[in-house]
Amino acid sequence: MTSRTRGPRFALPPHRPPAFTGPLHDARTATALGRWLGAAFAVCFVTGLVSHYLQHPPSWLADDLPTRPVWGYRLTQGLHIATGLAAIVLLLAKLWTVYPRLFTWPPVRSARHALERLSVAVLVAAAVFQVFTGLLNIVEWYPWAFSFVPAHFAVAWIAAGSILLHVAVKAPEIRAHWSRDAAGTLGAPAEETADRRSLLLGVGAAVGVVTVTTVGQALTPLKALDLLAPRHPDHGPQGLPVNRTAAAAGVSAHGLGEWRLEVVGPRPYTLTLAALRALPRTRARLPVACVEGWSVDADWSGVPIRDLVERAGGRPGAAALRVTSLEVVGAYRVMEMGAEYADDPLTLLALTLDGQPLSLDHGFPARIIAPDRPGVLQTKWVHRLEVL
Ligand SMILES: Nc1nc2c(c(=O)[nH]1)N[C@H]1C(S)=C(S)[C@@H](COP(=O)(O)O)O[C@H]1N2
Ligand SMILES: [Mo]
Repeated sequence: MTSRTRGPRFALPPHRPPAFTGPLHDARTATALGRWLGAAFAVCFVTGLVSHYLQHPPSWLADDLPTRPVWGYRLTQGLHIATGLAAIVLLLAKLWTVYPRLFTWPPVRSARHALERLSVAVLVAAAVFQVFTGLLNIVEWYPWAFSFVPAHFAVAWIAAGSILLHVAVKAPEIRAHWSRDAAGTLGAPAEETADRRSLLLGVGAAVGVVTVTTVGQALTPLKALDLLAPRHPDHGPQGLPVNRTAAAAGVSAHGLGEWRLEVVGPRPYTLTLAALRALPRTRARLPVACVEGWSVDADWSGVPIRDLVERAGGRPGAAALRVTSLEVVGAYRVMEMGAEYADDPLTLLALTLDGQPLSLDHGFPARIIAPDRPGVLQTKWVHRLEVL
């Protein structure tokens, strides 16, 4: 392993690299952890793409996003956050296993070796960046100058590309150490195998603890165990969490007496709150599924958006909608929804939550609630709809 065994003393390089003798810094351990880490990153990548394209669909897709199942986004985003949190533990374990290679001597043996090391450096940087920014995002702490969403999205591609490259370069080693009795692993001393099993069990237990203490933020049957997630599904006004409060959005009860719903289209009109309340309503049980991982089902009632659109002269099934909030400034003040959402009978301008009028923090007087949509697009404090 070390250069000590390779020839006379005077031939040693001037900076002797540290020697690592622990048997768990080996290819079998790296492969066993790498498989789980790769699986976690794959789920994160795919669910992240789902989240991105639901929020920023390319124009050819904008009117054909799926509105069913109603809990689709709840599931994909719950998985995104759960696998992302698990990946933190797996990444730390994997980095510990391979870190002796950082001290490889000589640092560069050939052009190929240099490229391989460079690709690993990119991979590690991208992976650490993704889990770190993702974690800070779920606690809503942004100690950096860039914008989280575009950065997290761009680096996801770098991470995915460098993982694919890494798997391709390491394919022979991965194959040789894939299973406990694969060629490269057979014949290892029994105590080494036992040590490895303990390490893998420990990592598995840590992943289990992290998952069980956070997943209840979305998987509500486990909410009693949700000790570490930043949001608890029951904590908030009307028993539902709030990401952006009315105060933070600059909306106050003051002045809402003058509130009117303004609907712009071929036949524009305005409605007072009393007039809006008098329209036929629909009830729907739909989740708020926050991109930050928490989600809760609730009973909503309100006026179907498609009724409001039709009344403004919008063509049923063909009209997209722009929704504007009373919010003063904020990234989610204006939201657009494609025709498939605008036309869905479950997409509501909601007036009540669990049978009570919306509280100010949940979007009083009226908010959007639509099936299979990211929470950021469930616009609160709506005052204007434009048929597009
Ligand atoms: N106008 C406006 N609506 C908004 C937001 C916002 O910042 N501004 N935040 C959204 C986010 S991130 C989520 S998760 C949901 C949460 O809804 P709730 O606060 O009623 O639980 O509201 C959405 N509606
Ligand atoms: Mo959210």
